[in-house]
Amino acid sequence: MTAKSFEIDRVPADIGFDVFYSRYFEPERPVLIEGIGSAIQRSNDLSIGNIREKIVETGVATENTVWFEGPAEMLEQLVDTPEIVARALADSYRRDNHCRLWLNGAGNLTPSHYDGNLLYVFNLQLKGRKEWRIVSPDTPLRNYPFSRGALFTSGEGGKPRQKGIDYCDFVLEEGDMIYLPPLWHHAVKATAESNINVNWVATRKNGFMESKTLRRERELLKFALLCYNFNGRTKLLNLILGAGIENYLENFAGVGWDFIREQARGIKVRHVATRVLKELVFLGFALKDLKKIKGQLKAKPLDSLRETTAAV
Ligand SMILES: O=C(O)CCC(=O)C(=O)O
Ligand SMILES: [Fe+2]
Repeated sequence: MTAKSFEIDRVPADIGFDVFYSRYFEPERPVLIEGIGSAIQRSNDLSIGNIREKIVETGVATENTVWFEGPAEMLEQLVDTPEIVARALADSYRRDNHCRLWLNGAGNLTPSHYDGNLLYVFNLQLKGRKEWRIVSPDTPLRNYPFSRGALFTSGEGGKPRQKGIDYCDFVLEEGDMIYLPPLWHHAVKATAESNINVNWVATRKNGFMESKTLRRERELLKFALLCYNFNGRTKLLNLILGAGIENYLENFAGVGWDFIREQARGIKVRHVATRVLKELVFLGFALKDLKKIKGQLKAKPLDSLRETTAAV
């Protein structure tokens, strides 16, 4: 079984919420919404330098590892929230900082990962251009132990090294927005000189589509719950399962342990034991890839921007 690539659906910006909801949101199918940016863009002066001055340096945005995040107000100077986004968010669990801002120079690569907190993602390309590659949670990549990351190719931009995966390559042009359902792997490369993206992210309250990756997440959440019930400590768990994010589990999906309990329902201790063993087997892949991962992570997008802000 070789890897299979598929085409993503493209829909116009005036797709109504009901059609979006029944065709894409509810069944968790990714979709590219073309040209929605021009109708909602508020500022004509979109430069990374300008945004840094108005949003980052005023303290509205908080720096995360490779992006900025903040509450809805963070994006208000830049864009109106599209109606389909606002209506999806209204019915979902949101964390306080559920908006993100990506400011990237040419060539920036975000290595393949899926987002934590079972988040779905709306990503609008406000300026620039990015190449995306996404992988279905039904045919997941082999993640590194307990993590949400895995390399897609064995070399630079090559073919998938794993057999039997369903993946899709597409380009997000300026003004386009992608709806990415929960647990889809994505690797993203910036190809324009100056790239500005905004995200709205949230977690649906229920009705997740069954997939191999959902099963893995639920087993890992049960693992967290068992460890937590056993000794009440979360520091190490947040380090392992939340990539070191403080209070990752306590604030999971903006709800915390109640949500985790709900997701872990039906998962037995023996499933957790098998899961932990499987994760440890993947340690071999992680060690083999260590050099490549280091190479990908070496690029520090925010640092390089600090030096080039004036130009972009
Ligand atoms: O724009 C990027 O480089 C990464 C975007 C991403 O990971 C996301 O929107 O979740
Ligand atoms: Fe992401």
